[in-house]
Amino acid sequence: MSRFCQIVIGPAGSGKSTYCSNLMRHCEDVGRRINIVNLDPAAEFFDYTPDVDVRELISLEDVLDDEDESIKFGPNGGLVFCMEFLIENLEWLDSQLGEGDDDYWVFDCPGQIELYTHLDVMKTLITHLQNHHNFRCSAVCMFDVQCITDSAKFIGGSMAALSSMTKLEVPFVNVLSKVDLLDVEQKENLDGYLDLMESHHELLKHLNNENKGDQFMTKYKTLTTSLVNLLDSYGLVGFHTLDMSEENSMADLLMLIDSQIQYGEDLDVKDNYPDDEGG
Ligand SMILES: Nc1nc2c(ncn2[C@@H]2O[C@H](COP(=O)(O)OP(=O)(O)OP(=O)(O)O)[C@@H](O)[C@H]2O)c(=O)[nH]1
Ligand SMILES: [Mg+2]
Repeated sequence: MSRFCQIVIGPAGSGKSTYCSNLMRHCEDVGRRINIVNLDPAAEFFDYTPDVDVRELISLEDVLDDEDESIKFGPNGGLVFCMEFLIENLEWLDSQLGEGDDDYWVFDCPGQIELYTHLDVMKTLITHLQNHHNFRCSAVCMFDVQCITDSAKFIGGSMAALSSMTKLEVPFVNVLSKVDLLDVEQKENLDGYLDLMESHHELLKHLNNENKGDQFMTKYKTLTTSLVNLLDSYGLVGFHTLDMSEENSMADLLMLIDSQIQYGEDLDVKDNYPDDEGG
């Protein structure tokens, strides 16, 4: 039997912790049990009660206040230190997660993008969850929609997403958060970008039109074209929107993630064939 989890990642302030608390509320409303892990040693506030909290093992504050000269860090180095400390003490996490079956966990991760794009910490953690606990993991990568509403930013965000996807090698959903903050026109523009994203070459055409005469864009046209070709050749990056002002938005996203990790499939079989039992 399996266990299931979402690893909620993404840049600082992109809405990871808010997503986790909204997901928790949504699940309570529909009568579904999920467990939340705060995996951010620097967290000061979040609006849910975690079942497991990494700060009980180590917090950023502990590291910054430590008088030992050999571990003098600023906040960013300190956070990486905390995450590496967690990896060296995975038996702590093991004891917190216990030996569940068919249970569903959500990991609220720190906002340092390098943890996902090139450091080994998160990859090591995910591999441990898969191999040691039999977790089926999906990475849910949040991006603030405001960072992605013009073509150049869209390419930048897509590159960050691609980098995390190839590094972590798990089922992946890129989520554009805070869509409720966009006005009607911006929402229409976003739909346009998401359509363009289906074909990166259309996106490139759009980018060139958008920036006609711009010296920077002219100078770096070959580079931009190469990036767009790279995204195209992988064909991996897509985005799903999350609009907390829309009633079904969270349910749609959850259904997508569940299907990736095949959560509830056994349940479906039982529901579809209730009379088959014993027979
Ligand atoms: N309107 C709106 N605001 C949001 C949404 N998601 C997050 N926010 C706001 O964005 C800010 C950052 O949200 P967090 O959930 O703390 O972001 P985070 O990714 O956990 O941040 P770090 O843990 O610091 O990396 C907060 O002020 C949230 O209230 C959303 O869907 N809609
Ligand atoms: Mg957070």
